[in-house]
Amino acid sequence: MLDKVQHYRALDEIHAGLSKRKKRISPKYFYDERGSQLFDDITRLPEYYLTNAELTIMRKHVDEMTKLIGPRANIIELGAGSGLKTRILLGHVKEPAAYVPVDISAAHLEQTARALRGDFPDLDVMPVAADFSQPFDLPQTETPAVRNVVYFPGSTIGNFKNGDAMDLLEQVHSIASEGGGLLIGADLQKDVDVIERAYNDSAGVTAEFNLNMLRHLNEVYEADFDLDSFRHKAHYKESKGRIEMRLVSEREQTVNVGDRAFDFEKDEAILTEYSHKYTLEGFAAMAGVAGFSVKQVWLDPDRLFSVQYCVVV
Ligand code: AVJ
Repeated sequence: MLDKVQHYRALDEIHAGLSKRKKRISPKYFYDERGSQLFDDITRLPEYYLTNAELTIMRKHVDEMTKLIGPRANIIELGAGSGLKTRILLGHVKEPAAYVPVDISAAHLEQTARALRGDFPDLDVMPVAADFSQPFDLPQTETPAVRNVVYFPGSTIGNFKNGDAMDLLEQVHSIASEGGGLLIGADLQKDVDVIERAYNDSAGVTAEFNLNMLRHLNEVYEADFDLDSFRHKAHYKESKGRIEMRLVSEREQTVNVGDRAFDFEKDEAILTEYSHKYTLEGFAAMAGVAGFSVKQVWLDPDRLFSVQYCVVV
C-alpha cells in the first residue's frame, strides 16, 4: 500500500505533468499489478526483441560477466528482479555478499524477494522500497562485500532523457563507489521498422499496456479518463534515437484527476514514455561522463541489444 505522503507526492507529479503545454505522465505509472502483467506479456511478444536478445546474451556470457564481477560482491538491482535474467546472474555470481533489489512497489518487491529466497536459500536478499531515480540508502549486509555491483537490465535506462540518464548513472556511480561496477542492458539503434514493430505489436498488447496507465490513474488517483477516447501511438524519432509513446485524445474533452480538471483538444497527446536506443559509442560517452569506463560489451548474434560491464574510474 502506498502511504499518504507518497500518494500526494505522486498526485502532485501527475498534476504537474498534465499542466504542461505538452502533457506528460511518467512511465512509472504504467506499473500497477495489471501493468506489470501486461509488460510481462510484452516481453513474450515475437516483435518485442529486447527481452529475448538480452536473455540470449545472459545465457551465453554469464560466466564472463561473473568473472568480471568477482567473488563476494553485493548485487544491487534497480527494479525488482522478477525475471529469468536475475536468476541467471545470481546463479553464477561467486559467493554473493547480498542481493539488494530496489523497487518503487513494496508489494512487488516482497513477492520477488520471497520467490528468490526460495530459489537461493543461502542468498542474503535485502529489498529496498524506493524510487531508484532518487538517492536511497543501501542496507547493512551481514557479510561485508568486496564491491558493489549495480545490475540494471532491460534497457530501462532508455526511459530517461540523456541528461537524466546521466544523472541516474552518476547516482549509480556513487552507489557502486570505488572498485564497483555496473552491469547494464542497453538497447541499440537499428532498422527503424524493427524498432517500431516492437512498440506497435500486432496483438495490441503494447496499446493495452499504454492505455492501462489511464485505468491505473482512474483507480488510484481518482481520475475519470474514458479509456475508449484515447488511442495508443508509438513512433521512432530518429534524430533523438528514441521511441516516443503517447496517448492521443480522440476528441475534445475534460478529464478530472483528483481535485483538478484538465482540458484536451482533439488529437492532443499525453507523452507516456521515451525508450532510447543507443550506439555503442554514444553509450560509452554517456557512461564516461558519469565516471564509468566500459570494460566489456556483449551482443546477441543479430546485434540487436547489448549488455555492458562498466567500472568506476
Ligand atoms: C521496460 C522501459 C525497457 O522501453 O522497451 C515496452 C517498456 N514500453 N513496451 C521499453 C516498454 C513499451 C520498456 N522498458
